[in-house]
Amino acid sequence: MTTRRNFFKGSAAVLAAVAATSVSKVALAALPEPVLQTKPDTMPPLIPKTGRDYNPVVTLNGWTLPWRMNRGVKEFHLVAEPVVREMAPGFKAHLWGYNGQSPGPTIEVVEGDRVRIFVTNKLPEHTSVHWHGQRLPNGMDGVSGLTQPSIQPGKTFVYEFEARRPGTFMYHPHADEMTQMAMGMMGFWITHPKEKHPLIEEVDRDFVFLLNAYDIDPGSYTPKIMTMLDFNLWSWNSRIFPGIDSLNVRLNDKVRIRIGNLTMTNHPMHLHGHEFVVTGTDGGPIPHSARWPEVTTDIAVGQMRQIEFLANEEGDWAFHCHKSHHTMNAMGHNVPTLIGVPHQEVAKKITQLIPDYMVMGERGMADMGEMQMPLPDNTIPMMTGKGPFGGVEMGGMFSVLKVRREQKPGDYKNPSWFKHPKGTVAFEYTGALQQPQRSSTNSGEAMPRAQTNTPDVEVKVRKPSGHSGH
Ligand SMILES: [Cu+2]
Repeated sequence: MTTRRNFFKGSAAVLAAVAATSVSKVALAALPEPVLQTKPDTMPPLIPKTGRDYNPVVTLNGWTLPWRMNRGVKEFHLVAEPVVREMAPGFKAHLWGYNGQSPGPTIEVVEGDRVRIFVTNKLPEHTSVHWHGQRLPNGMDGVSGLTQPSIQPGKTFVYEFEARRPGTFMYHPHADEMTQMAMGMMGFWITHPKEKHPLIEEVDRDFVFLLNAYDIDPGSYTPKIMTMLDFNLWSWNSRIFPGIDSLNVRLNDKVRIRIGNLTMTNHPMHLHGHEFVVTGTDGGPIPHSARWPEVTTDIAVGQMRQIEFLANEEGDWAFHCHKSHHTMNAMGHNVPTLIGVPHQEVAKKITQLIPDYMVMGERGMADMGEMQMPLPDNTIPMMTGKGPFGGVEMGGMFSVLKVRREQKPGDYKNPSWFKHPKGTVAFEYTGALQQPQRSSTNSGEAMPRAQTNTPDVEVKVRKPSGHSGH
């Protein structure tokens, strides 16, 4: 079992840093020391050693913030600060986050807990923290200007309230949020039920992650904050496939996944091989009578959803956003579709002028994964995920649910690729192919044609050019 102590020992990158020197000695004594995490790995669950017991969550490519009990109050220390986030191996982004990471650490508490959160601002501008979805005193809601003065750079504010209802929540700034959310300031908040709850099932695995998006030009490090729709990096917890960790579970585990959306568009989340039910929203657990089975659930902007299922099919199951652009990622969107357009001749002429010129997309976009084109420094290579059978051709909001018989309870290690039982993989047909039979009559048409001698018209559609929101 991972104890909290082992969790600290085992992770060398967890650094206990001393609070800002500008804070007075007296104030310092009252502040819990901030705990920082700079590794983008999925950290093991933080088993509670103080306070009420609960079944902890695992944050995909993230971690849970440790706390201090102070006379019955659970105290956390969030530090808003610039961070460097490795979004995928070889690609680093300069973001803003909390305690060394973007997204910030997950905060886990129990229903009825009194919670005190110290928020220190180390950003170059003022901030605030809004506790998205919580019932709390109005003055603790974190809307700068409306419910509190904003937290100026170098200052520390204290938020305190009771975690009144169990569920899945988020936190993010409510001060210059267009900039601060585009820069990656966000995190998860879980309030566990204090006792058995009729609508909250006990589960074996409980995963959380946020959907987020960035616009970072190839070769640069900092997101463009003015972008509203045309993001080029679609990520989970600021990670991009193949940099997103898989969700590793044991066969027949009851699994819960909590997903929050802090992008500016909706994401239809699709799981292969299993049906799930949506068991919770921002508003709390859903009554049993209102649940229905799904394989895709749409998560709108600013929403969170809890999905639950029995992982009773072994294998490596894709789990992804169903907007295909969001799983192919760093594409320019203003590229014309060239599928089926032969351009050998044009290419020949161009290569006389530009020897390295390469024609893209003639056979579809899968060519991109195989291209060995030199990329600018710090650019995410497109669609580089490799599977046991070749390129997965994905590169954004995509991961894999790995269901294994031999996975130990509580073990979140990646069990490598699935070994398919003999005869259970799609295979090539090598027999003779039949000639297709083409229909030559009008019979069987839903509506008889008024005139049968109308000449066939080939439809030529010119799509509007320029970018339209999607
Ligand atoms: Cu999406």
